[in-house]
Amino acid sequence: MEHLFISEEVSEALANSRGVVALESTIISHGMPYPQNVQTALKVEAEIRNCGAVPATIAVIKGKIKVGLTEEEIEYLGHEGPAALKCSRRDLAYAVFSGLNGALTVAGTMICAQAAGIRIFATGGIGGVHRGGEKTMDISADLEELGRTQVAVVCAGCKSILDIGLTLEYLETKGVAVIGYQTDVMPAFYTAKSPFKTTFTMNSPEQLAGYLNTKREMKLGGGDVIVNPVPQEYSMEESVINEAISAALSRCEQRGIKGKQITPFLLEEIKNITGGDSLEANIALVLNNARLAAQTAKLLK
Ligand code: PSU
Ligand code: MN
Repeated sequence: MEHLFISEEVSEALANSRGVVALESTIISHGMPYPQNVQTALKVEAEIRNCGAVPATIAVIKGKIKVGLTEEEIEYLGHEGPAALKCSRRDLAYAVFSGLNGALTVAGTMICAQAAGIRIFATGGIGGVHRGGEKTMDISADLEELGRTQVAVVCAGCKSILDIGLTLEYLETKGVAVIGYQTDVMPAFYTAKSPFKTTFTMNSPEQLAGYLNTKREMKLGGGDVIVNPVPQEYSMEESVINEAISAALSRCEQRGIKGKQITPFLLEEIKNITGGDSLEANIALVLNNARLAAQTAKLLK
């Protein structure tokens, strides 16, 4: 892909088949407040290095798609916050053409990771079908991307701001497996459980990597979602989080928030309503996902 700039560390790691883990940047600019966003992004990178793999945070910096941001670039993007353009597939070419700073969603990151030759990606939560999506058609472009781009996304499920059942139906239609890591229950981001089942269960990085290698050999294309439940000690009280989500959803409707602003608005509201607890859980689960992605990345052929 033109306009793609891969850091020396990442291209060396790719050339020597050392594990590389892609990381998104919307979670930095739109998902967490400054300075926790920058601190978390750097901690996640350190965690991946500790596991013996190489992190590749991806963003558009002044029109260049950078794979493997420097510490300065992460600080810069974190400071920009929502001033950076949130880039899904739709927005990517415009950000490059206009020389903008762009933060990549799960979909945007998958596109650039695949172009760079990176096969696995760690984040907090994926987008999905919003509640009422059968009417509003508000379905995250993340789901389409999972259907077409062969990158495995390690996450803690999706927040119940979304309709988790419809999200799973949509993924099934698109041919995307949802693999529970040491669980057969779909986690709901802040909580380890939801009423829904995953497609498959796998219990070790070896099993995950073996599966991903087989799928690649078969040239099936398309992505996978690997769901890794939030660690027990950080799991939130279900009633607390459900109340916060209901309040956030009604405020979103009252204010008439639309389109790509909806997800960042809901995330911000939930963070404000629950205070520090949700942010702490968010940071813990991202680190947990980074670890699993790094262990798996090292075993990919
Ligand atoms: N869900 C989270 N945290 C996030 C996001 C989703 O719990 O930061 C971000 C991700 O970048 C995801 C995007 O790809 O929001 C989905 O946005 P939308 O619903 O507009 O597609
Ligand atoms: Mn949307």
